[in-house]
Amino acid sequence: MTKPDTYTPPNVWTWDSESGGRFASINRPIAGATHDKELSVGKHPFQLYSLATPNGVKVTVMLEELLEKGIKDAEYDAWLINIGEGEQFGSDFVDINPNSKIPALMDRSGDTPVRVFESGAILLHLAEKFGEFLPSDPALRPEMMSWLFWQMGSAPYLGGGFGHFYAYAPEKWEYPINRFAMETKRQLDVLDRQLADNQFMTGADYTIADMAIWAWYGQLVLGRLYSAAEFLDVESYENVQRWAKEIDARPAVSRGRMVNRAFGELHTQLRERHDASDFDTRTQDKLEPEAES
Ligand SMILES: N[C@@H](CCC(=O)N[C@@H](CS)C(=O)NCC(=O)O)C(=O)O
Repeated sequence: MTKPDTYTPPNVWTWDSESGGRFASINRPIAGATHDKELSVGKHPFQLYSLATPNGVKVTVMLEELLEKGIKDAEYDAWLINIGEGEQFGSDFVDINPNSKIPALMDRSGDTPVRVFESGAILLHLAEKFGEFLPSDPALRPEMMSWLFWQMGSAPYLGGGFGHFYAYAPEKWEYPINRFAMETKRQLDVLDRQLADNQFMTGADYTIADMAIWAWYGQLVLGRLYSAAEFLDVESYENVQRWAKEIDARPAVSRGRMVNRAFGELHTQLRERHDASDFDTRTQDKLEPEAES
C-alpha cells in the first residue's frame, strides 16, 4: 500500500490551516449563522429550502409522490439553497435548521408553523401526516423504521467517507479510499441480500425507507454518484439494480430529482418549484434558452 506523508496531530486541534478539497471554503468548526438572510415564503402549506443532493431529493420525491396520489394538501414551494455559496449559514435558514444543512422544511399547514430538519425526520413527518408511504401492515412499521434509520446512519460512510475521499479530497489517499470503499460495498451487499426476497425494502409496499435508501444507494448503483460505478462494481448488486431501476421509472421520482437542481443539463434543472406546471415551463433551458444553444 502507498504511504501518505505522516501527520502528527498537535495536542489541541486549531482551525488555522486551509484543508483543501472541494468544500474547504465552506467548512467551519463552529455552528450558527454567518450573515443575515431572510428566506422567501410562498403560498403553499409546505415551504422547502433545499438542493437536489441525495438528502434533498429524498424529500422532493416524497412531496411529488404525495401529489401524484392526488393529495393537494401536500402542495409545496421549493426554494434553492446553494450550499456551495454558504447559503445554509443565512440567519433564517439556521432558524429552521440549527445544523445548517439542507433539506429544511417549514410546515405551515396548521395554526402555528413548525420547522422540521433532518431528511429522515421530514420523511416521517410527511408520511405520518398524510398516512402514506408507510407499510400497509402495521406490524411492518418497526421494519420500515429500521431501514429508514439504517440509511440515516449508513450514508455518511458513503457520502462523507467514500465520496469525499474518492471524489472530493485534494489528493487520492489509498487508506481512506480502501476503508470507505470496503464499507460502501458491505452496505450494498446488505441491501442486495434484503432485496433478494423483497420487492421493496420492507416487502411489497414502497415506503419512505425506499425513498431514503434509493436517493443514495439507488443513485449510486445507477452510476450517478462520484463517477464510481466501475470502481465499486455496482452492476454486481443485481437485486439493488432491479429495485433501483423500478423506483427510477416512477414519474414522481423523475420530477423529484429535478426540483432544486442547480447542476447537470439545463432541461433537468427546476431550481425553484412553486406549481406543478413549473416542470413544463420553468426548467432552466426555458428560463435561459441562450445558455442552451
Ligand atoms: N443528516 C442530514 C444530512 C444533511 C446534509 O448533509 N446535507 C448536506 C448536503 S447533502 C449539506 O447541506 N451540506 C452543507 C454543509 O455541510 O455545509 C440529513 O439527512 O438531512
